[in-house]
Amino acid sequence: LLDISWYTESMRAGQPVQILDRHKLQELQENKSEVVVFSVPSYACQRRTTLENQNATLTDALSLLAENAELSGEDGRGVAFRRAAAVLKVLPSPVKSASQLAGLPCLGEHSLRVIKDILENGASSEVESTKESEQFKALKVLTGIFGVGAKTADRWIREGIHNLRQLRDSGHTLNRAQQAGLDHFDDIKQPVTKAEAAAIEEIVEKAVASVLPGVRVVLTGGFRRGKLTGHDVDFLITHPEEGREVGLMPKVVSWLEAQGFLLYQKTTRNSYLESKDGPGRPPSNIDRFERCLSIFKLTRMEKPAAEAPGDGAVNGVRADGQRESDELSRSEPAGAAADRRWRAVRVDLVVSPISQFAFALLGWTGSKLFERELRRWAGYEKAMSLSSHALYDNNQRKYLRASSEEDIFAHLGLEYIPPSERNA
Ligand code: DCT
Ligand code: MG
Repeated sequence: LLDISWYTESMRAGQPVQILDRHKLQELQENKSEVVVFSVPSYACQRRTTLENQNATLTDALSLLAENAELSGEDGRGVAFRRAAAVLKVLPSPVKSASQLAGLPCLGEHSLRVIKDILENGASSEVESTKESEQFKALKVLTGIFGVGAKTADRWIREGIHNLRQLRDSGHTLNRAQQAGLDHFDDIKQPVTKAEAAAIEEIVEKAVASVLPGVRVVLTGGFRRGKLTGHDVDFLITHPEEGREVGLMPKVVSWLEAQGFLLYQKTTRNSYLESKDGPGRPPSNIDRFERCLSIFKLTRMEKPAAEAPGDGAVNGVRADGQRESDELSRSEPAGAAADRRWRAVRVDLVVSPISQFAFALLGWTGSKLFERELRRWAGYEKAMSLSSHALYDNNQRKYLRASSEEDIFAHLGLEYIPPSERNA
């Protein structure tokens, strides 16, 4: 059965389509197999992935397994699930049978088993048991605390700490970030809305304008890709005159602090020096811009989530089955947040010199998988090293300059993909 609707839809969407030759087609038809005439390039950075997803059930399941693998320190498995989910995100219609997936890249045995399970039984036993596992639930709660990574969470779990109350009772000394994370746990786990991101953008604009005129602020991360909510708000800051950005961050932070906008902040200095570090060092996915990890105190824009329905809670029971009032995973009594006129929001500020701005913008726009795939493409297909600072051509032994994201895609021999289509 030739699925012509996928074919035409994908043609219209500008997706590359593989047309099977007559003999191959005849052979497949004689064997009565379903043919998917839809070819998907194997690197996510070669594809256009919008937020429209026809296979959310499948991609949610694979993303959950990816998250579990990442939290368990199994990065390789995590990436495999992320890649599989990303391929399903570009399919123009819901998958009805696993046979439609023949020939698609990045779908490994394990991912296919999960997909088949869902298509045939309505759910994947592995996903369901992961969701219910104490280990996964504890990892989720503990790493949900700002400043707590998978390693720390795992150490605590092995000491019998599975929730916030047990953490408090344990008498562990928390560092400043973790203490702030625990203090603002309930707020931080609430998604940040686009309106809230815009309000914070206004504050940041005001801060930079008052310390140095001419500074440019760009909202990056998920919001630049068109997402309606995020777990934080990411900003990239630069100045059109190279060098003027030096020393900017401490001034911006002081201004924000003086105005009472910061509940927590930690600034790290810029440690990137092209001449000293050379390409690909440090590991290209860690960038070394002057960066401020912060928690903003934002005046509430609407009814707090505790009062407003519509966050998936029905009669106090969330979609994940946990009671809303579960004090083990709250940092303050139910309803307390509703009395406050402000909420805590995670904000990341990054300062880049204008000469590296295009690379920083590309690197900080994401998605994480899209970035990873760009770097993999650069390395494997082009013998280049890409970071959020620079692009180095290993064959020509030189840095390739870029003043826009378009320049970088061109250097990499890739079709330009706008931010709204980088949602892999
Ligand atoms: N980034 C990356 N690799 C990482 C971390 C981040 O390439 N290990 C880039 C990609 C996205 C950007 O930085 C911002 O990171 P997040 O805020 O974690 O991602 P996001 O897409 O903005 O997600 P959210 O909408 O939940 O904030
Ligand atoms: Mg973000």
